[in-house]
Amino acid sequence: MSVERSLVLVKPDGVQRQLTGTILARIEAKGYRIVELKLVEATREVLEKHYEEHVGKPFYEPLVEFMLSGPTVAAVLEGDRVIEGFRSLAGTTDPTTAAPGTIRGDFGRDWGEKVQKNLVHGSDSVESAEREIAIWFG
Ligand code: RTP
Ligand code: MG
Repeated sequence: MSVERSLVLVKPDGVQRQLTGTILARIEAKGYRIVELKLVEATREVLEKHYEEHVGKPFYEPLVEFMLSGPTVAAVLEGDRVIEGFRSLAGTTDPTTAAPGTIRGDFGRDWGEKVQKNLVHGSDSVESAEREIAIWFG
């Protein structure tokens, strides 16, 4: 067993489309524990820290604007290899090609050159998870 924690977000498109419950149900059905959970209006300051690695990329500013467009649900999950496991549940970044059965593959609709609505975020490493949990939950 390798018990990890992951920072997961239901992004503004997921909250607005009332998919929060569906997404959390998949997480719980998989056996991950929700150890922190809140609905937040992310600030630019939080988002600039969260998306630090993407500064300067063409999608950075539209991404931040999208994340400011409505409330986000932030959660900390705990479970065996949950970092990789949640990313597998989420599916690949672009919902158009994300596999059916994944959150993005089943529910993701919108992907444009400047629109990155793919419903969820999940930490991609132990280091990212620690950093992101501190940003969102202090
Ligand atoms: P996430 O961080 O949200 O879990 O997603 P990810 O690892 O699959 O994707 P990442 O490369 O970290 O990108 C973060 C978010 O930026 C938007 N994005 N847009 N237009 C584009 O080419 C593009 N690439 C990334 C997405 O919202 C992605 O989730
Ligand atoms: Mg990422």
